[in-house]
Amino acid sequence: MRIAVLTGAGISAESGLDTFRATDGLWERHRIEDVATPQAFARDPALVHAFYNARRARAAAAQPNPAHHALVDLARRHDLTLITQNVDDLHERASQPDVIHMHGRLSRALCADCGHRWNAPAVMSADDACPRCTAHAARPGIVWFGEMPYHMERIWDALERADLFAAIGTSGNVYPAAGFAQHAGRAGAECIELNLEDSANARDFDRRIQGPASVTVPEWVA
Ligand code: BJW
Repeated sequence: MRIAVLTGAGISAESGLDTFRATDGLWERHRIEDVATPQAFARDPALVHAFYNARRARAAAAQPNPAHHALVDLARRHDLTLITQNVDDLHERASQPDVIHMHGRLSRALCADCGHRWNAPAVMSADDACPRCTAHAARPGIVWFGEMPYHMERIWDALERADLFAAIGTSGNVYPAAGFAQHAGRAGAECIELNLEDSANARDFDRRIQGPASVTVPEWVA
C-alpha cells in the first residue's frame, strides 16, 4: 500500500517540544511577525536567531517518542512518504529513512544573500559568514510565512499516488499543508487524522482517531 503521512508539532509534544497554537504554545509567547517572517529577520536578525538558537538547543536535548518509532516500523512494511512540517530531527533520530522537511530544519543554515545552505552551528548569529559568498547574512534554514515550502512537487506527487493519507499532530491552520487531506482525498486516498482534538480541517478526513500520538500512532501502525 502507498501511504503518505504528514506530521506536525503534536508528534513531538510528548518529546517535550512546544507546539505553536496551544494556550501555552510558542505563538502565545512570541509574535509571528517578530520571529517567523523574512521581514522580521531583516528588521531584527538577533531576535530571530535567539528564538531559533533556543529551539535548536531544546530539540537537541529531546528524544524521539513511540510515535516517531512507530512510523519507522510503518516504512518497513509499506511504500511510505513521510512529510513533516517540523524543523526538529526526531524522525531522523528514530532512524526514519527519507524524511521530507517541508518547512526546513533547525540543523541547516541558509545564506540570505546567495541561497547557499550548510550545516548550522548550535548557536547561529547574523554575523556568521556564508562559506560560499562570504556575506554576513546567515539565517536559519527555515520556511517562514510568505516563503515557498520545500519539495512541493514531490509532495503533490506522493499525495496523488497515495492509497492512504494520515495527518498526525497538526492543527490544520497553515497552508499548503492544511490542504493536503483535501488534495489526497480528491485523488482517491482514504484520509485519517490522528490528533488530541479535531483540527481546523477535520471535515476533510474520513476517519479521526483522538488521543496522544505516543499511544494512537503505535496502535494505528500495528
Ligand atoms: C497533539 C499532541 C499529542 C498536541 N498527540 N496531537 C490566507 C489564506 C490561506 C493561506 C494564507 C493566507 N495568508 C497567508 C497564507 C499562507 C500562509 C498561511 O498558511 N497562513 C495561515 C496562517 C492562514 N502560509 C505560508 O506562508 C506558507 N507558504 C506559502 O503558502 O507559500 C506560497 C507562496 C506562494 C507565492 C509566493 C510565496 C509563497 C509558509 C508557511 C510557513 C510556516 N512556518 C511555520 C514556522 C516556521 C517553522 C518553525 O519555526 O518551526 O511552521 S508556522 C508553524 O505552523 C510552523 C509549523 O510547521 C506550522 C504548522 O503548525 P502545526 O505543526 O500544525 O502545530 P500547531 O501548534 O498549530 O498544532 C499542533 C497540533 O498538535 C494541535 O492540533 C494539537 O491538538 C496537536 N497535539 N499534542 C497528538 N501529544
